[in-house]
Amino acid sequence: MTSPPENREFLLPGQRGGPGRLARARDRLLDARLALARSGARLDELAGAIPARDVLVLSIHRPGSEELARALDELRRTRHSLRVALGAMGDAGPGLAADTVATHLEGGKFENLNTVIAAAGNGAGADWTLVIDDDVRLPDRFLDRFIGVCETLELALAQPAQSLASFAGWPHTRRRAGTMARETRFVEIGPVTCFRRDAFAGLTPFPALRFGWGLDLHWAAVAAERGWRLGIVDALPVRHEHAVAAAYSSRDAIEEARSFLAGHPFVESSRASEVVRAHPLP
Ligand SMILES: [Mn+2]
Repeated sequence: MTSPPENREFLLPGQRGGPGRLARARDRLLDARLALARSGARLDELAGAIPARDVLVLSIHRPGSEELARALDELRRTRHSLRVALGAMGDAGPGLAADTVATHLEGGKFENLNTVIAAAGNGAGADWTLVIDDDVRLPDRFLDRFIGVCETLELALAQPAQSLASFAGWPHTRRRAGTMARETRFVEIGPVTCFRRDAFAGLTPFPALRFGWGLDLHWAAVAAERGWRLGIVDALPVRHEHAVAAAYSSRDAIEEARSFLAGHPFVESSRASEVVRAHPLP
């Protein structure tokens, strides 16, 4: 008999694992390693080797979000065809109104994403769909390089690793030194999740969850059943380092995860954290 993910390290901002001076210093060292010409040239080579794709970007933003506009600017520096569909929890943020398809959303993250997907129309038509938090900072040349890695490794569901100083729910989704990407059995629900067309079609509409904890363990089971390859891209780490007060209690989120996973297949968290194959950084 399997049990819900009691050993998940549920990290909330202000608890543990968040920004510290040591983590930031180690991030700078790893950034310097990534900035070596050889690694960058390899990433650009992968980015340039694939045809132009249709990419849909989805995000829900809170009032006062400052990072999303910057992240969208970065994403727009792409050779692919980009569409953006945003949802706002209040009014559309400054500079974001033109891309906002739904405002004053009151559901949880995945309920709100369903609303935005429906309002955007034709979401399933994108080759890749990227779901990003409103509080994440992307590295330079993120999108082309990320899709280049995903297509080269034939990933169906992927995420960038998080910086060491990020608030992360799972230790194994933080960046690793020396790897370009790790094939895994698990990709987490945020802060950045990328779905290939077939994975997006298979996983949406999302279950109407308020918090969504545990949904990624279910995705892992669906991926295993369908033979999808999953991965975490270490060479393009994102920074999810804003310490905002937790808007909800982890008790409610854990309770929701338990009850959701009681009715859905899922991969045990110990297995979810295993690396299937590591691809070294050039
Ligand atoms: Mn976030």
